[in-house]
Amino acid sequence: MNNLKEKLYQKIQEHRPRITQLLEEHGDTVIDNVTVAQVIGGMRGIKSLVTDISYLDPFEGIRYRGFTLPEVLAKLPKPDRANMPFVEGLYYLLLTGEIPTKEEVESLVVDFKNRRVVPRYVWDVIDAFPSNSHPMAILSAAVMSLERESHFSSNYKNGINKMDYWSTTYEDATNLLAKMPLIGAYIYNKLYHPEKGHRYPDPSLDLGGNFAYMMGKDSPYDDVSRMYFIIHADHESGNVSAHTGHLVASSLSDIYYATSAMINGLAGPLHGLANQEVLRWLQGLMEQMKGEIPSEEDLKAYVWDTLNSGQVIPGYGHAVLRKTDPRYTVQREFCLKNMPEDPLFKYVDALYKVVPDILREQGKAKNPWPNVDAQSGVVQWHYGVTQYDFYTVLFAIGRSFGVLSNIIWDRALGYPLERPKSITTEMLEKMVEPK
Ligand code: NMX
Ligand code: MLT
Repeated sequence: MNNLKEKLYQKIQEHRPRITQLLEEHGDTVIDNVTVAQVIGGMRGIKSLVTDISYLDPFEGIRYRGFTLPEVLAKLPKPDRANMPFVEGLYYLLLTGEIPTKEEVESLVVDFKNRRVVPRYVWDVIDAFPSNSHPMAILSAAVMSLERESHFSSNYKNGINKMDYWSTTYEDATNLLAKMPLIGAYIYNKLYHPEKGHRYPDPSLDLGGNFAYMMGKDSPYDDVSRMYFIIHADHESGNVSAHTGHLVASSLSDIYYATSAMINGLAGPLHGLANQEVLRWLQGLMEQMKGEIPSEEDLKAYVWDTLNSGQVIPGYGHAVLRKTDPRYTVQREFCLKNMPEDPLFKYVDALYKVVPDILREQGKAKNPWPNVDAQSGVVQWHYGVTQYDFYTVLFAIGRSFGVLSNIIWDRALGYPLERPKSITTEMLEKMVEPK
């Protein structure tokens, strides 16, 4: 076993008795009530999932294993001359709850490099897609094509002890995570730069650095990639992508099925696809302005036009958060430091000053503040990734770290098949009838 797997095993052994004790001694304790509005309204707020990988406080935002994002970015070891940490170190943190030493991360970086070879048939699957296919559809299919590599599934067929499910799941998850950035870069080059062809990985580079290299981007795009993958990694377990991954894996489908499914959930405009929608919406505004700098009145009119035509303002609102998303703030600070004069960034910043008040005035959205997606496309655009259909692929690569860490722990703790109960509308009506 490598360092991380050994440490993880030790953590699993320590954690298992806590679940056994909770179930044996407090299995019948009521921790929440469920209202009709919650059942009809997408189960908002019902406490019905457990995860220790991250927790989302509505007013503070996300913490990974107890650490805020600024703490994660400050504490995790960084490659030499980089300003953002190793993504591999984030995986260590998510799985074990501990900040790794630089030596521990460097050994994991080597392990990731050894796992990143992508079989030829995956490139063939990607190449078979028409060039006007959405990159998320291609990514989902590419991940799915790797299913034949699953150690979990082949061992399951041979009869494997339930207590050991986590071990082959760890192998599958780490193999896939190491390959995902290569698959993402291949899709990017195939769709948008076919003339340049495929770049082979640089054996001297970590995951974030190699991704930038394979995308054909110079520094600081390596740091941009590290920042992106880290801040998008997890958002507790109830969001569509994380929940989908957990649900699919709960039937003991292997992580290739679960990751492909989570990618499909992330591809919706109310979830991860909102980052491309923000860019599309901003382009609409710029076109309308015909190169003029919009006044505050112009911005307000554009926002109201969007709302009055029955559309949402992409990049604003959230199902749980009730303040500005700290992932927005991390990226805003990056922009202020590295690209303060970028015209699109100026638009985004100007919108931050008007959108929350308008959403409050409209009175529908429970959270008028920006989420992660309001800022993320602008950074990509600045560094030349202007093909905004691609942005959710970056989100998906980052999100895989959280989803897969969760699935490894699901297997370690023996969480069962997920199967909530549904009822009919008539039953609901009977339940609320006056007695
Ligand atoms: N613009 C306009 N209306 C909104 C917005 C918004 N940004 N956010 C919420 N509302 C509306 C929402 O459509 C709903 O309207 P109706 O009653 O007519 O159905 C009403 O306000 C109440 O919704 P909430 O309870 O505040 O939000 P909910 O939890 O249902 O949905 C989102 C959360 C994120 C889906 C919603 O805020 C939204 O559609 N935002 C825009 C899309 C977006 O940025 N998504 C990315 C989320 C983060 N991510 O990366 O996944
Ligand atoms: C996420 O990162 O998953 C989104 O902010 C959506 C959510 O948390 O519901």
